[in-house]
Amino acid sequence: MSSLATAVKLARDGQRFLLTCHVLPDADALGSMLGLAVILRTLGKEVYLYNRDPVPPQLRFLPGWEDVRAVLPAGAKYDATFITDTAARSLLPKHFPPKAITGPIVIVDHHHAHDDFGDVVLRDTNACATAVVVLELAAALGVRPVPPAAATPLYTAMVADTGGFRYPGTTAATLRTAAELLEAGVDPWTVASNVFECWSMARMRLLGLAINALETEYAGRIAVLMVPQSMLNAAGATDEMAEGLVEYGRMLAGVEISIMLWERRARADETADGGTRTKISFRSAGRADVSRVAVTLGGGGHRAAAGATVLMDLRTARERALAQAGRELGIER
Ligand SMILES: [Mn+2]
Repeated sequence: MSSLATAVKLARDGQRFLLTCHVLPDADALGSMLGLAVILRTLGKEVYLYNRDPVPPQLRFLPGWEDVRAVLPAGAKYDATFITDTAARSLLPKHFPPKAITGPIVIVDHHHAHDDFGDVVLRDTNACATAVVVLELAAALGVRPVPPAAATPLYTAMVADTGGFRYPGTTAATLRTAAELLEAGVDPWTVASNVFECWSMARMRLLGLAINALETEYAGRIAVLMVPQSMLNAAGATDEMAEGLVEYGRMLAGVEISIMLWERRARADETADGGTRTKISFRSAGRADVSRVAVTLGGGGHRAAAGATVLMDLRTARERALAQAGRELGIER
């Protein structure tokens, strides 16, 4: 049986499902999860939506976001667990429940796999977003066109992962799928304004400070944005507000790779010492494959967008990231 047929059988035969996605969830991870929840409920199934981390404020317009819980109910067992947008077991929280509780694990994803995680794997690395893989599953389940409550989160996932239908993964099929979701009742401006705008003053100030400190290396081929804790403090910003600012480095003409490094206070369950970690984001403007750069630092991602979190101070992380990015561009320091 194909993976898709196995996933369909699990969804049809089961009654109670756990849906989850990677820690620090983004629009595709959450949108895919929320969309799949509606699809399964349409079939009369019970779903429990779980993520250790809170739904980011800019995604709190998605129908059903309040249903995402940070803890699992005691004693619950599931017929299967669907995990969206998650390429590796390491992207799930520590103490993720065992198989006796989760049942078979179905991976619904569009990243290149980092490990052999999952009992059933629905993985389409050509899909612009995991949401597209969810829609393929919806079609196989006979729930397509999807209900409006599923269309909005799935469309949001596609908008976010394609940068508003701009990135190279955007194809004619992407736009046809997006058109189908608009026909199902999505309001495109509500989605776009929530995903790309609606900034807080603190984040706007942080952008100003980060842009002022923007540097280039390797004759302008690499942009570097540094966001130390002092900068976050000066802007009155939290570390999550730095997410995505790396894209401003890529906008500079001539830049092939943009790197942003920022200090992130580790969660108590991430590190024994509770120390500071440096988070690194990479964006490629062209042919450079930044997922290869991120992998050398213990992270991962896509060709054009990737990241890693390292247990190093900001300066050391900057040197390491620059050296690896330079190597990707064929430059040895
Ligand atoms: Mn994604």
